[in-house]
Amino acid sequence: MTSGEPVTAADLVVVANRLPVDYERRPDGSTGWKRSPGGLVTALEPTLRAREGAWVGWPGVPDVEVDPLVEDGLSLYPVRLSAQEVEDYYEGFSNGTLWPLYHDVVAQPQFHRHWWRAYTAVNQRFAEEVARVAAHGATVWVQDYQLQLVPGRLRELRPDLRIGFFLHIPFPPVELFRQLPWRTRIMEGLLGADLVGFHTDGGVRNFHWLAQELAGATPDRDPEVVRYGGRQVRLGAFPISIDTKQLDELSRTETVLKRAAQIREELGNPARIVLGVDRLDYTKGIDVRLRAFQELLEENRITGGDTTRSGAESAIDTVMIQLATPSRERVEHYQQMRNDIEQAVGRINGEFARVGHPAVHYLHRSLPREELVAFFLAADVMLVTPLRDGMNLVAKEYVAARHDDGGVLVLSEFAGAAIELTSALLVNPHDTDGVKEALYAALTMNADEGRKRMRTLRRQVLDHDVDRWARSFLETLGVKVDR
Ligand code: GDG
Repeated sequence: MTSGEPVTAADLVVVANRLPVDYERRPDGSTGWKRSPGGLVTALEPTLRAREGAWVGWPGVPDVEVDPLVEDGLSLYPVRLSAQEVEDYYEGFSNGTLWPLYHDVVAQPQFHRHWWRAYTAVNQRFAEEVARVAAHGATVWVQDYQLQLVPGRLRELRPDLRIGFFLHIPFPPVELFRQLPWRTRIMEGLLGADLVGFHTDGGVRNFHWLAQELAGATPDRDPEVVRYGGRQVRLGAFPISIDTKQLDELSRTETVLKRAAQIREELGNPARIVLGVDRLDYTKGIDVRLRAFQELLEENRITGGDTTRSGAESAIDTVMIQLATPSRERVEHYQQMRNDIEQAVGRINGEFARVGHPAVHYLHRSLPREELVAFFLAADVMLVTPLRDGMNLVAKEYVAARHDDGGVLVLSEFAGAAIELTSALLVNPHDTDGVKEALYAALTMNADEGRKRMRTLRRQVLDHDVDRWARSFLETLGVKVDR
């Protein structure tokens, strides 16, 4: 897989916390690289290849010093992080401070000065690495909340570069952002970019205001531009998407179709299957949907595994599957949340399951892509109920997989995706009754209405794929994207 020399002066540099490959230490002591394919790399690969591109990021393992490498034709530049830095910069400031703060404080953010110091040091290191590999006048695209100081540092080091920044999570309301002790430094960091992109207009508005209030930027005639340090900084909403075509194609393959039918059978052919798929994160509202499901069981409007329960004769035989990918397991809040969710699942099954027929099937692991798509196809109702989410790709993936126009999507209005996916059943995840009624409406929805809604959703997702997202960001940044 690995061949050629890494480029030494790249025209386009993507910089993200993680490389698109993970460094691996195998049990036999050997080391190597494992691809971690994400939407971002799929979207950017052709452009990166066409333009002498490079990717700068952490290889996923602390304390390893690895040389730049070429993987599948992409030049990769690993940035070294110590175990302490992973704890303070990544688990600490990124995921213990910024993540909860930017997600509407659904958990309490923690402010620690030593976390901040690590964050600044690591951001400096990333900026220095980019400054080394970028050709004169190159374009640099910085990704996400872990690297908000990189645009500012990079501009100091290399004023010749064209710098874009994209935030994958929400940019918070003014009152919340102002809690951050280092709020001005973060704004100055982001204002080092020529283009700052968000998923939604809400992010643009919050940033526009804070740039003036905290960093002394001035408004421009163009409402999507602020003036800062004698330059123009453009702002914009670029809702990210998925590789729709690839998912649609995968969902039509014989293997996936067969597996979807098999999943139904393995579940005992219930009348309805409800699905949730998330990284196990407190922002995703997994507890919200479990509560709604439990109440429908209690009210005898649905049955779980036990179809013989008295009083539930006319209830709809429904089982729920919750796939939860392990995530940030060393962060304390995540351990607590995992316990709470597993307890809730246990409680529901304790009360409503029959031996061999659980009401909620819960898997705490990551599944292969094909298997995931088979679950999408098998599910009559997809529950996406985050309390806050930048976009939520799972909602779009479900739609892309439903080439049969089947299935109903229940979607939180606090996910960025709700702005585009208006034909979903939109819910306020803080309103348990509302979620419950929407779930019931989805379970009982007339097939024609369901298909009509799904067709509208599919038109949106098929037209707006991740390639279009990447192209639109890069073109706004002034890069000519020719493919
Ligand atoms: C952040 C923002 C924004 C999940 N389980 C499995 C699996 N997944 C894949 C999904 C999807 C991805 O993980 C999750 O993406 P989301 O967008 O839903 O959520 P975050 O991880 O929080 O992403 C979010 C995103 O960045 C992009 O900007 O949309 O708002 O929070 O692709 O399919 N994939 C496989 N097995 C699993 O078990 N293979």
